[in-house]
Amino acid sequence: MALSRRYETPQLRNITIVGHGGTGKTSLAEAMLFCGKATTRLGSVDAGTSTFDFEPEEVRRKTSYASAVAGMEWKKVKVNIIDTPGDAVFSSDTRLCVFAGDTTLVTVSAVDHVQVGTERVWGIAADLGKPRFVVVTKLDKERADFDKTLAALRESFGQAVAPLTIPLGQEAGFKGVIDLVTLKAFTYAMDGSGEGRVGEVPADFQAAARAARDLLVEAVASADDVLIDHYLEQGTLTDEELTSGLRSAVARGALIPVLCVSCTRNAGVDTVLDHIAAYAPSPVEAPLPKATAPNGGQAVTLKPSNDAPFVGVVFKAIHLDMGKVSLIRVLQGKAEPDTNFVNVTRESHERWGQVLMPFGKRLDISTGANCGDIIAVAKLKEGVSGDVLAAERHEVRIEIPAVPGPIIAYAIRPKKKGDEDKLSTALLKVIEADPSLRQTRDAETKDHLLSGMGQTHIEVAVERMRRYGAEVELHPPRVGYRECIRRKVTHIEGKHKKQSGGRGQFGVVYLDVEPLERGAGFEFEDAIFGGSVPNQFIPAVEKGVREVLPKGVLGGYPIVDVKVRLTDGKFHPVDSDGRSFEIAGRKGFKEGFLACGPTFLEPIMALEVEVPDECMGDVMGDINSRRGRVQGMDTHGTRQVIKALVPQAEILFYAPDLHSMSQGRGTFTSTFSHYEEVPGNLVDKIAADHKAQEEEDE
Ligand SMILES: Nc1nc2c(ncn2[C@@H]2O[C@H](COP(=O)(O)OP(=O)(O)OP(=O)(O)O)[C@@H](O)[C@H]2O)c(=O)[nH]1
Ligand SMILES: [Mg+2]
Repeated sequence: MALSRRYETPQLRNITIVGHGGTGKTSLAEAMLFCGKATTRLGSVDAGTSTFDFEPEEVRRKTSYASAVAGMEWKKVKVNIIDTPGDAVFSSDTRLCVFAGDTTLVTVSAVDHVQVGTERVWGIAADLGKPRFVVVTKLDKERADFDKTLAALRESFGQAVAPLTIPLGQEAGFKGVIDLVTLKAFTYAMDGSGEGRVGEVPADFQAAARAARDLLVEAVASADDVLIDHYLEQGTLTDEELTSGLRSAVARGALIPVLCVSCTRNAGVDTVLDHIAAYAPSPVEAPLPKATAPNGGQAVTLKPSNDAPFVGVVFKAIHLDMGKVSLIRVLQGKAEPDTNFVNVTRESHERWGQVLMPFGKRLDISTGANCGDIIAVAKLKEGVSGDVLAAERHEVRIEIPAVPGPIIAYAIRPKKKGDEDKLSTALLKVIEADPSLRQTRDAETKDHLLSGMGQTHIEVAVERMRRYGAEVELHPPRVGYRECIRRKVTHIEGKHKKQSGGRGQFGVVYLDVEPLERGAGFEFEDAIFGGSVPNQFIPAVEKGVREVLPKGVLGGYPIVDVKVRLTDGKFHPVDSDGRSFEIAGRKGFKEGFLACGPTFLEPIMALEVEVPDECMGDVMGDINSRRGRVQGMDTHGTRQVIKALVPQAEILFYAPDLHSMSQGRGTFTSTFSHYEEVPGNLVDKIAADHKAQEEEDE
């Protein structure tokens, strides 16, 4: 059922679902849609029928690779659900979607409890000051343990985390949930229909329900100065104090309610919707992002009202058959069809046509949207993730969460020569949809480089590019070696002589070749006295020498930090010409270079690795085995930061290795530091690898 009617701002709830990978975010979102009759059957990730995981790549791998939005109605409230991918390599989506929503729903599996990804997304929501709910999923699964999950949540995130529902049984015995506000039991058919009934709390759950309610009451009271006094006087709170206190504490982030479900069996999901409608802030109550005037930067307070001029943020761009679609959270004012606006980020003026309501990949035409809603508009020239849009003459700047920078680069090439254009078009599309992907050109190889947060990130991007019509090949990243020399040689001869009828060709040069200090580049000196090489031919000698520089002599890499001095030569009054001296210069330099103890320089990266204490030993040992030199260590709470200098060649594929060494809990950055000579035993290997690569390229 399409939601084309307009909802008033207080009737809106924008919720972003985040969590560790595979904890049931998409399944929860599907169950919500089905409960709200927005779908006619329960969408399933496993069966490939999800509204949110609609990309073919997602269907194939049964996991979310991009965020998606769908709206539904629940008891006169419109709930906009934003589903995000759990894998950390897609965390730019997570950040922007948490930013765009008013409430963050964190899924935690009752089987796996608090995981690395839970802590990561919790940090994102906390940094952005977003009110949070926790939804404990998979209570129907073997080894589900609610008490352990709740204890882990309170240990990691504090006593503000308190249950709002508790499970009625667990594992195969999971039948439903007990609502701690009303002290009613909700039991379900457990067949995905979501059907069930409301009844009294069974006798054997009475004590547990009372104890959990006490925990909730105490948490609500502790979040409010007035309520805590009442609580201490009366020993409890009235129902009215409890519900109003709950709503206000949630909006302030002072209380984080925990709810219980089975997503796939659709049990408890209707109570999640009830509690969102009742206790999650509408856009009027939710904290708004910081805004400033475009020039001058004085603070501007956004007004979550229809009367103010339009301001919105594009939090996701997607590519559908119809073209690019920008998903926009309206932060201020209304969004009417056929409106001119300014893209404040790009400093451009545009106009959108229809205002659409996103439902996965389906877009429903609407008459417009009120302040706080989420809309989609199609075919903007710009309008990609993170862009701020505003009504003309009412521009404001908004602090958008920074997206993490890429950490690994791959070369990509079209499978067929001549498909460059297709590649460029497809590349643009994937980058528009995901701002943590970047595109650069390798100055030496002229390859397109695609950088991202990890191997899966790049692989999924390449799969998308194929779907957009560009057959591309992915090549491992290459190391930017340089060639240099270690000794000086003098009086190396370079000779070019040809006598084949008619006018001959003749030129001879004598060169000194010597190393320069690191970073000095290249120098050519003319030290000819007495005209042994006539003046007019000296530029030709220099040209010949310089021709050798970009592709090197040893193994195809640029030559650096070398000085060539032209000291002597021979010429013939008739046969000598520029071309002959150019060739003589080239020959002489190549020969001289090889006589000077040539070697390769390799880029050394400054590596910073952050890992939990217990992985330190493994990570340090591994850095040593990668020819790395540890420079120092720092402690960040229970985590250690290791700083090291490591050759680039040794950490091209560091991300997956660190991931397995640290069970996914390590992070790292690497930036270029300087060049150093490679160990002698690697010289032949680098030259041979380059030759093999060149042959493969041909
Ligand atoms: N038994 C049981 N299985 C569940 C439940 N929720 C999700 N699953 C299963 O867990 C797997 C992952 O579910 P998803 O909904 O794709 O999880 P997600 O958090 O969206 O995963 P990513 O988007 O890849 O991070 C699927 O096979 C689901 O069928 C649940 O409550 N109970
Ligand atoms: Mg998912």
